[in-house]
Amino acid sequence: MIAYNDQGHCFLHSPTAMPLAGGFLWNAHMLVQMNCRGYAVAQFMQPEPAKYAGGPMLEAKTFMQPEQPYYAHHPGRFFYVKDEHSGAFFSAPYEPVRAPLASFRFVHQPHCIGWQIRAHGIELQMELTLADDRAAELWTVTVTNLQEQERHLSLYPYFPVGYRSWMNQSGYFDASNQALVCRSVTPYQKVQDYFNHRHLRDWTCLLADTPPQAWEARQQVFEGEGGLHAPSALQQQLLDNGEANYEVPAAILQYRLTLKSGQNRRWRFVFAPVRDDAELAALRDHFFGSGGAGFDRAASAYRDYIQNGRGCGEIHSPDEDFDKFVNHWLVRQLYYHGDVNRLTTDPQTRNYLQDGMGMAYLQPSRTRQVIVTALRQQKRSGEMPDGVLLNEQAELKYINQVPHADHCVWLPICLQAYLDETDDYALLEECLGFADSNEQLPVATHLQLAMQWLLQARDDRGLSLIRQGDWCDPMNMVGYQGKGVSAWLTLASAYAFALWAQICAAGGRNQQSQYWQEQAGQLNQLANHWFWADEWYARGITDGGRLFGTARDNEGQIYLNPQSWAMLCGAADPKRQSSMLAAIEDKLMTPFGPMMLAPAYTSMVEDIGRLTQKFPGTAENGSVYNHAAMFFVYALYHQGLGERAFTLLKAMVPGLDDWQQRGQLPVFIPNYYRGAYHQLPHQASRSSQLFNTGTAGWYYRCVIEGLLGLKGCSQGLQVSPQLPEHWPGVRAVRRFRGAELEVEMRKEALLNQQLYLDGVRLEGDCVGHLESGRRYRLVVLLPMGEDHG
Ligand code: CEZ
Repeated sequence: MIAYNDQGHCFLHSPTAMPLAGGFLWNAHMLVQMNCRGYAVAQFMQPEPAKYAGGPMLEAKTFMQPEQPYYAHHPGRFFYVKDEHSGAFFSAPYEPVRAPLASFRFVHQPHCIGWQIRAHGIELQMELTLADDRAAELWTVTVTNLQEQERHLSLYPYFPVGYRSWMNQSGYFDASNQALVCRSVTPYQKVQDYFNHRHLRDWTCLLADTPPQAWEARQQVFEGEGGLHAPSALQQQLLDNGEANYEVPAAILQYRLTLKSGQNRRWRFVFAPVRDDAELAALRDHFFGSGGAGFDRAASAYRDYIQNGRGCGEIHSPDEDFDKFVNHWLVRQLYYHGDVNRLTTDPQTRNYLQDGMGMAYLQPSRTRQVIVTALRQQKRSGEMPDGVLLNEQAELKYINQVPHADHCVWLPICLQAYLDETDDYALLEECLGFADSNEQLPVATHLQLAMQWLLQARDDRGLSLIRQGDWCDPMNMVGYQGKGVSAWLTLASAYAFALWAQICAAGGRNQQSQYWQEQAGQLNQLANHWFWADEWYARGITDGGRLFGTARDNEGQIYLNPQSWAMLCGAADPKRQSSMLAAIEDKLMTPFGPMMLAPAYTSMVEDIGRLTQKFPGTAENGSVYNHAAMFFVYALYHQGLGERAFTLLKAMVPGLDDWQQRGQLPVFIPNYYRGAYHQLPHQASRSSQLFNTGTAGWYYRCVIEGLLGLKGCSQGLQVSPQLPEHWPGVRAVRRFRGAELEVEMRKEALLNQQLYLDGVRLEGDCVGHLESGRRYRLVVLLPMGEDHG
């Protein structure tokens, strides 16, 4: 039912097997999540996210939602096809009619999403791509007559825009622009909002390359008493050409056509938000001006944009599906995060820095830019803001108005990945100002201040205060009274200190390095003293002094994050490590990865917070939250436990054996799979379908630096692969500091690893002196049968 082809294109052959499955397209101005049955969630930037077609309003409605529910009137892009003789009709891709189809094929390519549908002797090919430089969906639809006899048909593009505004909404056909235009005024009450709103693109248009025979702008008239499954208007020969005057508008066109046997006809449409008539006319000119050349140009520029997101390596292993996912889709997802910052103007600082970390493996100059931008918004005290503002009008919104304590931690993490990849230690000397001071200090001092901030943000015992959250956003009531502490943050601070110590040492700052190494060691001891609870690390101590995340709790007994980070920061000695790994195996593991905590909370715990109110097994409340699972995988590679790590990397991607349970195509990693494995087994493993997740950057890092073990360092490229037991070898391409290495790894009967660069045996495990612009061939011979855990 699902398959990849040689180029990694992903196919789904049923509209009912995975009703929520789909994919997403983005550019710097918009994002569209398109489901296989035709439903869509789209938004564009002006510069804050806004919708040009929407459903009923939800608080916090411009977030992309996990497990987005779809229903008959949900926004989507649909094409009804009617046989003029028999009156029989169906709709493509599947919704809203849900008529049985002779065949169905949904195809996701990196730059486009398409369908091929056959029903009633007719084939419909539909393809959606985006413009490269603006918010605009580009649709191409081809109708072919598969039967012997001539067919008289009507094609009705049906693009609902939803209830737009209680102040003003309307719809009409603009003949001069060949566009169905749905107007609205974003509702407001304060005078000032008029001035803020007057530049908004409040209209939605469906532009067509060919004039329709008829049209309808009134959604309810089109639907009539028949409902969307059998719209009343389809019974008429021609639509009414009805205007919507303060009625819910929709973009509906009708094309009548006669097709001989085998004959086909193609249309092109642009669905986009516009500001006014002038912009509408300009849009028409841009795309359809000279015979549609603009449409083709935009589509091919968009393809180029997507192709530009190339990673620093490709893998060719015995596991072809894994390769296709990593080489085509993982890199794409990472590119989306790093290039457009998930289409927010105030990304959470930790997301911004981790997405930036991922970019070190695609376009390291972007990582540099991320570090500089973030540090310019640091306070002179060393504190990092909750979100990073990406333009002058941007404001900290929603979660960024809640004080979180962890943001400084991500600085050395992101910096280390960047330095390993580029060796650009000069960055540490670059002078930057602060959010609240014009004093220009070197990046190294900014880092130093950030680490000092973490050091002072602790309680009398020396444990890290959590404020209203750490990595875990909804853990907002552990420390809101100013006393609660986080075990994860204490361990993560120790890790940050250790990384910063390493960076200091590599840059010749030996005294500083030693200082931070000592601080890391002391924090580790404190964490072991206060948080180790019998068999694993607890999650924290509440304002009221309650140690939680231990066997004494009925719910939330064990959390994954403190265990993973205790492995990273070195707090866990071998005995503790094996004890907590056993506990993870026993209490958190599922066939599709480790749950973030267990058992999931079933009711509010007032000294933990909002996390415990999320539905059991969803998101942070005990799902397989892939970002957290990814930290665990990274920690396993860090400890040389590559066999276990690889099993979990694989578990993160829907596989051929369990795609139906997960309900998702292997074209991205979702932010979670439902957990609560023992409490709600029926829903367990179901994908959230949400592609916004810090997982992507870490996953790619694990493939490059952990699995393939091709990690940068000051001397060059460190080689220490951790291939799974059952792989006899692997081929890879690694682009590194301007050089390109064709790598072949083979297991042989050897005692130690051997490296050959262009046929010459190297000493040690580091490939140094690589010249930019040159190609090399690296052969890595690995000892057979090494057990990586
Ligand atoms: O958001 C993510 C955040 O973007 O949750 C992670 C956190 O580390 C990321 O920075 C873990 O808490 O409830 C909330 O407010 C959460 O903030 C969620 O919305 C969560 C979403 O799942 C979005 O991906």
